[in-house]
Amino acid sequence: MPLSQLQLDQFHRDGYIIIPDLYTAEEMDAACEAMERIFYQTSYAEWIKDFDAGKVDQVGDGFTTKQDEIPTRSQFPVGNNALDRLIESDEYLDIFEQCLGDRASYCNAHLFMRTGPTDKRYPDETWDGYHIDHNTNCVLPPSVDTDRFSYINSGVYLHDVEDDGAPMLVVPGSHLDMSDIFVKGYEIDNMASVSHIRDLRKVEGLVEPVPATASKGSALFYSSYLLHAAQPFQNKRKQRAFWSLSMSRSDASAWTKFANPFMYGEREFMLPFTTRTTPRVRTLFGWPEVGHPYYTKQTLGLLEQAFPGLDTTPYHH
Ligand SMILES: O=C(O)CCC(=O)C(=O)O
Ligand SMILES: [Fe+2]
Repeated sequence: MPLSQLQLDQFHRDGYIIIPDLYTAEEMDAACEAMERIFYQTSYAEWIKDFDAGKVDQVGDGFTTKQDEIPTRSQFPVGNNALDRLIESDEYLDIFEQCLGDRASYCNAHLFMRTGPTDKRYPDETWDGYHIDHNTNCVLPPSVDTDRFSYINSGVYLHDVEDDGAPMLVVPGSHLDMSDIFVKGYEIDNMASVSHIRDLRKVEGLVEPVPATASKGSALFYSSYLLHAAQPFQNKRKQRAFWSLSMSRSDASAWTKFANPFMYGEREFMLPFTTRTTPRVRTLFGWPEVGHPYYTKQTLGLLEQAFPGLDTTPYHH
């Protein structure tokens, strides 16, 4: 088991856990370099020189569906293996499934960049901007049964994120009370949206927010019911580069979704990735598992036609 019982208990108690050294420094440097090229078309070091010289201005953050803000693709799979392969770590997937308590089902993954010099992705006040991310992949408001109905978001740290590098602020344990907090929030007019609290000071019984600092190669796993907020960069020369993935329990996948990655232009990215990835990762995207009765000599032959280059040997039984 990749997480000890103590760590798993900690995840359930706090609603998040940071696991160091899931990826090597070499893997992270390659991923970060690829991510910088996607956002800046060059390295961050070169970009900031141009920025200082007044030659470039705003860059997008690649967040969720705002594809048009950056010239190249930020949604998974981005078509660069130094980034796309991060989903194939068995240790990472095992932790997801341990925390979910079920087989994992993919919701969405994307690159999330915050660039200190131009970043505006933070609230003006320290009590402002607290929210849960649940609504990104699910329209159902929080239930008191957190384990069954929340899903998990994760961020892989492509470099160290220290206190001055805008670590996310998380409210430990808030995920367990989110349904009640929302009920109360509507009663006292403290809901800014279906997922945003207007004023954190008006929510009773919470502990102080904690910055999710971590070293290069760590991953943060946090409940989709966990209250959190962005903060400004104390050091505006820094960037913050995350590779992020959200997955739900398989038995919640009917109502916890993002988009169909096999539609329209997505196919151009998804089909090559599906062809070359592992059976385990294909299963995250809804393929029947190895050993499933779907896989016969006949269907495997057809799959080889449909996915030229697909290695079907793991599915022969
Ligand atoms: O950037 C951060 O630290 C948090 C961002 C966030 O919570 C969001 O955009 O949903
Ligand atoms: Fe968020």
